[in-house]
Amino acid sequence: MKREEAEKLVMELRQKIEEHNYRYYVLDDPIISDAEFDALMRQLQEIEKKFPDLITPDSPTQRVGGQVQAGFAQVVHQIPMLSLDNALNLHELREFARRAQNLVPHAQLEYVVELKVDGLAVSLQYENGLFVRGATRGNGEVGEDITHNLRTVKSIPLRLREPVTVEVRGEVYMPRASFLQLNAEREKQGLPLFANPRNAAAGSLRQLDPKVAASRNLAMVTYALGASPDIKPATHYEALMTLKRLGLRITPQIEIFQSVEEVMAYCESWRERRHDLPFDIDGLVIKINDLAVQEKLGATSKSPRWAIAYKFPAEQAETRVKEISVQVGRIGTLTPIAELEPVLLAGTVVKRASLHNEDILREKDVRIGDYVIVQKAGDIIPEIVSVVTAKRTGEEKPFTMPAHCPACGSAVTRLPGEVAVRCLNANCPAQVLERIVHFASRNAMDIEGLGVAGVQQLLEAGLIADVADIYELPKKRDALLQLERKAEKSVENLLAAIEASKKRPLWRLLYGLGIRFVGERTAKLLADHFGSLDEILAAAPEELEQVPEIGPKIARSIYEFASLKESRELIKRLRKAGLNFVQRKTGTSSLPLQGKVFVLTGTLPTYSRDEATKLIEEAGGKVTGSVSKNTDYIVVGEKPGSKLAKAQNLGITVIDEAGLKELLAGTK
Ligand code: 3B8
Repeated sequence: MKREEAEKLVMELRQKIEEHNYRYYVLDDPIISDAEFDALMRQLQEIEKKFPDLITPDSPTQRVGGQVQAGFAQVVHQIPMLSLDNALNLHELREFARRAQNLVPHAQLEYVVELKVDGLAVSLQYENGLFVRGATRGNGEVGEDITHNLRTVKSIPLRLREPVTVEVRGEVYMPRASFLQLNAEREKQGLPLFANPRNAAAGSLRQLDPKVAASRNLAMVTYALGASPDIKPATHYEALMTLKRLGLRITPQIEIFQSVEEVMAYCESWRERRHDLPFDIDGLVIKINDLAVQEKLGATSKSPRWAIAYKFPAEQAETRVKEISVQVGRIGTLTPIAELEPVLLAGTVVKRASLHNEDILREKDVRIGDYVIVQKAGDIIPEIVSVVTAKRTGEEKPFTMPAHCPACGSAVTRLPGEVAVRCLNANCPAQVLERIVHFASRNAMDIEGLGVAGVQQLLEAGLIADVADIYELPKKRDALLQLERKAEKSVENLLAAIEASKKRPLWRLLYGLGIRFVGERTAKLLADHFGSLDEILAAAPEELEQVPEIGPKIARSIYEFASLKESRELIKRLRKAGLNFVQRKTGTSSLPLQGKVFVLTGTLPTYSRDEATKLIEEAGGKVTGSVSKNTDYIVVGEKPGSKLAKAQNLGITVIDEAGLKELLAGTK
């Protein structure tokens, strides 16, 4: 194929694809099948592969951007991105209307009402029709540049239907069905769940690697023009129609009303109906239609005076407390849980609600048999608002926190100054399970194959009872092979993962021990400061407090852990097993990448940018953002940036992920 021919074909294909994208994602009215669409995409990809100089940033193939960003750049909003003031009832809505009317006594005000989509506010900048930058609201003045992630959102056109320079504002969200599916998958993989679709959308946009956002089904609606010198509509409604004409999705269900009463009735009509929508809304937005009036009304430092959000009250339902049970966590915290008569609330069946702790339980005075009001605010975790005391019969049984742990029977303690009642028995089975899982988890000792199911199986088979027993498993190979479903290969993998974990950096071990209040950051600070586990555990609270950021609470907790006989015995066995107890001091050891400077570019096949950086740093190397003569290696993934050419010019060694793995393993 000649270049000119290719160029023409590329243009045609892009136009077709964009048109179908628009029909599919904006109009919701596709006219070709998914397979036909995929075929068009593949055809375009193939030509672009042959003629890479024809690739432009607005090509539909560029949505799954390969480039991993090195942190987020800041974007200063030309016009501040304000947030909306709330009206919680009819009275507050009337107040809003009255204030507006006072400013323009003779005008007949019109109100535009839109659904308030529950997502994340973003700003999109288009230049001559081309999507060039997208940013979060941030603090309203300055947001974060998330262009790489927004490019993956299919309802955001990469090119507008007219070559205008505009800034538009809207909301990125995750449809409810996608959220439920995502959480179901995460649950299977043992990953933490997102509390609601908004958090899931926010989590997706906060990623450095755009592949994550691309894999999440995000969508966007627009609701306003930002800084847009060339477009001067007279009303908000006209502005929305302009957005629509440009090929942007606008908030659905837009209505215009002349009176607050009608506005209110309309808002109320959505209270129940909102569950029929495929996405979450947390209310409606009421805006004064006339932009001249909007300008006259102006804004406070936080919110415009010409718009208000009508928020739905949190949904509530009445149900009965069948039982109050007690859950035991990793550090032995006993949490009272109300077991409820199942009740439908905000679209899901609620069966349990946390009562948090003894104080809250007492304050709400929830008794077994009580009728209670449960509520779901923004989160999926329901809470008990109050007891319907009028329905008490006298048969209800007050609940007191048990004096003994329900899992192991040891006496529980409420430490002074704490709200939680805790089981202090280090051998409590409920704690043991959670503790081993934590020790082996990815952010701690990272032993693959030891998730909840794996640990439970080993505990039940009596093959382990604590974390030190993990290191006895190589001697129990036969017993492991006899375990149900354990193929030879998986046993080998598990044993190899266990062996590898012995060399983990000190902070991972310290974090993995699950000492209360010792998170990853604290563990790193302590490891850096003391240099060995023995010194950390031998330190007096005052010595621990010498470390920046370590307060009396953390110091006390470490000291208490170190004083327990059980802890001392565990540490002894871990030492015997050959685990790394010391911080390998930089500059003095033989770390495989000691002193080497790396630059990463493009997307690596298996490591994320964070993971690669962590591994290089743990091996003594350093990762920098740009290529210079001091760079030792450039690690190249798919779709490398301009750094590669620069590195090649400077004669720097180019390696791929496999090469990096060899360096890390010290085999090269
Ligand atoms: C002014 C107007 C903030 C918003 C606004 O669906 C302002 O209009 C705003 F300062 O946050 N979530 C909407 C939505 C949000 C806003 C809005 N309109 N439909 C939404």
